[in-house]
Amino acid sequence: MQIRPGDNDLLLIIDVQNDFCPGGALAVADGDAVVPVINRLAERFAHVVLTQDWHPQGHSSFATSHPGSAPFETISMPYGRQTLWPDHCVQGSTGAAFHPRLETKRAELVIRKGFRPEIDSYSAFYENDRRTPTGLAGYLRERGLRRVFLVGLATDYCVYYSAVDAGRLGFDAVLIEAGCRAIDLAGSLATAWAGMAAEGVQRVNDLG
Ligand code: VGL
Ligand code: ZN
Repeated sequence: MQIRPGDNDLLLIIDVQNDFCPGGALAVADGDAVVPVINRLAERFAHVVLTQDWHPQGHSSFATSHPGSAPFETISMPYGRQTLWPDHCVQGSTGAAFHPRLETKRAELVIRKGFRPEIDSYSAFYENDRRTPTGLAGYLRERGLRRVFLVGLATDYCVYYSAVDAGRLGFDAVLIEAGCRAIDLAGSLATAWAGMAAEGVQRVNDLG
């Protein structure tokens, strides 16, 4: 199947940052392999938006902020269950920077998320309370952008939550698998695929 992105379509590039690539603090296996794929895809879109995971030091999603806890454990937060992560994507750090070969010049907007100390944000649209908006939905609506193609890191966290929220907010959501890689923690990737299918997120391998 060949998909031709049009004027109402957007490529949403999730968290292609050094800390999610090999050598980074929360490295996704083969994470940097998405960079040339995404650069190629982005040329076909009139509209490109980036997200950037952007935590203050001591963020509440960091295991180091919870004495006695270890990375990848799950704890209870006021807004629900939260996985604890190694310190990553600290504001202004090299780890928080976009991968040096990611082509960012054509991006219209960079949405930073996870900057509130007390709450994590996987989705490009809402914080993890699923209520506090980032403003992206309003931006897309005002711009008349209706179909969101998603790529980036990681398939089973930030890409997954963003895709589901895009669908719930009334956008058409299409995940492009060739441009994604997963963390796959305790079945999280299977959960993500099932969750996206249930919410009507389309899944394509590439644009063809
Ligand atoms: C992400 C865990 C923590 C992601 C961000 O971008 O998928 N995952 N922060
Ligand atoms: Zn994060």
